[in-house]
Amino acid sequence: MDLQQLRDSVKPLMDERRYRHTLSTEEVSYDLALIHGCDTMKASIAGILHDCAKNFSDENLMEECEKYRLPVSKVEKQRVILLHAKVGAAFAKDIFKIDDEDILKAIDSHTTGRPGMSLLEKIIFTADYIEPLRQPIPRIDEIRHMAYQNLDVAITMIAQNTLDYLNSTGEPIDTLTIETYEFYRALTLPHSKADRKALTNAD
Ligand code: DGI
Ligand code: FE
Ligand code: FE
Repeated sequence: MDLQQLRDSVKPLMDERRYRHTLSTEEVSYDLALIHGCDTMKASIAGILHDCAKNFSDENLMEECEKYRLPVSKVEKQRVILLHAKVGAAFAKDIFKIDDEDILKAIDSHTTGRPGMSLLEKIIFTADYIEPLRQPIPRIDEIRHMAYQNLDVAITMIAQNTLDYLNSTGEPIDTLTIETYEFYRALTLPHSKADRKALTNAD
């Protein structure tokens, strides 16, 4: 796979800011794959493609869901932008000819996460959140550090931040967003705040 060709082909689908976020997510995905022993080529491809449908209009996203026969939940009907993840995965398969199921799943689950994500899914979910061009986020340094130590703990922190943010704004919450938080919190329960601090401070 020629990564530069793939970058060039997603660029026209995006505004400048989204394209810079895409390249930044690709870089962090590559680093996390290297650190955690995942296929770096798959991580790069998924990083480049994860937001390929993010700049689509709501109308367009709904049309694509009909075209690809993708189910649309109640919350997705209210917040159509959430569909950019599953439409992105359908596009990656149909337009960009990606047939690797793990890459497609990583694109599909990158916004809400899901319980029991594969290593590649976890990497894309996390890289998307911690890439350096993101606006300031609570505890971001702690989360970035944790992403290189323990992905499951980092995902718990990200999911918690997202739920706190959505609750504070009164946004409708997708069941998968809650299930992701609950699954990874239960998985990492022994990691108390003090344990996390010790990990973060470890050399
Ligand atoms: O596409 P990006 O901005 O790079 O990142 P993303 O695909 O992770 O989307 C992030 C946005 O999605 C962020 O504003 C929080 C929002 N989001 C995540 N889960 C839910 C949600 N929004 C709603 N309304 N409900 C959710 O369950
Ligand atoms: Fe996204
Ligand atoms: Fe993104």
